[in-house]
Amino acid sequence: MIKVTRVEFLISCPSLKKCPEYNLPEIALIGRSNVGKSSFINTLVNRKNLARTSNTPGKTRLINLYKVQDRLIIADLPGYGYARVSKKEKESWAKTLEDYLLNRKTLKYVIQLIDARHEVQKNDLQMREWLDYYKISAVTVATKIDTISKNKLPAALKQISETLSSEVIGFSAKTGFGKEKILKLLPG
Ligand SMILES: Nc1nc2c(ncn2[C@@H]2O[C@H](COP(=O)(O)OP(=O)(O)O)[C@@H](O)[C@H]2O)c(=O)[nH]1
Ligand SMILES: [Mg+2]
Repeated sequence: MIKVTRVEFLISCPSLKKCPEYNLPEIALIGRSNVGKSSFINTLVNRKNLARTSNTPGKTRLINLYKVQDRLIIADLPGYGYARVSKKEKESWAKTLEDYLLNRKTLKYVIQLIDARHEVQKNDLQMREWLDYYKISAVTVATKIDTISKNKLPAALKQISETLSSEVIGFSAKTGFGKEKILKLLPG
């Protein structure tokens, strides 16, 4: 298991073309805007504000790359599912996302984050079907499980697992629950 003591922000790129190649294994985070991608990174690497978090959906419009221990790159991808942006903008983000996912040579797998407070959304499922179609492996992480009562959590996780036909790892950026399990899955 990777022991995280060194981590650095590398670059924000508007498209794959602008992403440097690092020759290191890379994993990518995808999920709806506000699902907790930036918080996930911060908790995983024990840093409070390495990745910028916010209450305003739609802020992460770039591919943000982080390096862990000179062994692994984590890519924070633009979130999908914004309500308040134009169709044209949505299409342009979708293209950026697809281009990265299909053509990033060092990409090992994707971690799809799902908000445990809600049922799996249509665009979450569409994204998963798209990944499956292109044979891009994906791990499912249910975020914000600290907000769900203990007796309701199993059903919430089961719903996510069944809808996406995938195992689910419960995670909380607030308590750190699930962190060890995810660190064990990281390549490098
Ligand atoms: N209670 C709780 N809130 C969280 C958790 N993860 C993220 N949040 C909150 O959800 C909001 C969006 O998080 P952020 O990491 O910026 O999401 P992103 O848009 O996917 O990068 C912020 O207000 C976070 O504080 C979590 O595990 N538990
Ligand atoms: Mg973010």
